[in-house]
Amino acid sequence: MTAHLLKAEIHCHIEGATPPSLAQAQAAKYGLDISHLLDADGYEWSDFSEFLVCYDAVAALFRTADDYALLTETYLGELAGYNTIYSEIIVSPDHGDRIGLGADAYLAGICDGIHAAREKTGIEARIIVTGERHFGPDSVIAAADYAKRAKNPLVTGFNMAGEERMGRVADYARAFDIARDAGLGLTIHAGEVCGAFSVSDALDLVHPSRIGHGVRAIEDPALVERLVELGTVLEVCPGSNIALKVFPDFDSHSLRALKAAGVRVCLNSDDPPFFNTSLMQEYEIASSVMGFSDAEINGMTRTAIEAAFVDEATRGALL
Ligand code: ES4
Ligand code: ZN
Repeated sequence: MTAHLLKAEIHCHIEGATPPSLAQAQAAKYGLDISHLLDADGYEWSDFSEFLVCYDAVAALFRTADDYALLTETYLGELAGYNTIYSEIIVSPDHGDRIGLGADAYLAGICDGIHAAREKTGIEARIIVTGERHFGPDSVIAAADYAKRAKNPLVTGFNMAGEERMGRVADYARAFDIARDAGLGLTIHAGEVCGAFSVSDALDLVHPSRIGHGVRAIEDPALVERLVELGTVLEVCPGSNIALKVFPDFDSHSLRALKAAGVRVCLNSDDPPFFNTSLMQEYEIASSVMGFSDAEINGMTRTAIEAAFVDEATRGALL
């Protein structure tokens, strides 16, 4: 039972946190039919590429700042309901632009949701602006420029998500240079769909303090050792990895071996309803399926907070 444990996550995509019931309500609000996106079990997709298309279609159901405030408050309210004290939300200004809302209103809505949730529940949250790799290097650079320009106190990090098989990390390194110069924390999706080389490239070219997923680093023992030496934190999302068939089942997932090797790891939900999971379920699976003790699970929560992109006063209050 992990319901009573304090929890934290540092890797959840805001549109990916849309409960199917909210997607349906949004579709009704805008007179849209989304039956092709949903079946009785939830969102319908069959591989990573289809997942990304489904994700973009769900994102297009949020069209105003208030829509994004509602989504953010819904997500954080659920987390707070099972003792989550901190979340880092991955947001993509491109999705705001694509629906005609614009990045400023997109970000303002998400900030409103964070403030409302904090007032009601006390949960602390920060925002990681992300570029989407499959939208191309120029759009990822534009996202970094936006994160820098926004000068929003809740925006504390920069990420790159999306199609990992598109281009090489070198094509996107400039975006991370911009974000680093702006003082933002850096993390990057790597070693999820692609193998260990993708994580090595990220370490060489981006120098991030954290990696999104990184679980396929296990394929290269020298790389695992490098992660240990650097103290890089892996934002591990086990349910996402199983849903996307990165590993066939939880028994073969690399989390146990990575942690045993001394890699710093934490638990995250990624796009919870898309992967039929929740942060609560990730903690439960770590406990009852993967066999981690409560002390080990508390250690992973602590790692998330240690790696969080927050000021030291906030980190101290959370630890
Ligand atoms: C994502 Cl699971 C995953 N991987 C890469 N990019 C993403 N965007 C949203 N979910
Ligand atoms: Zn992700």
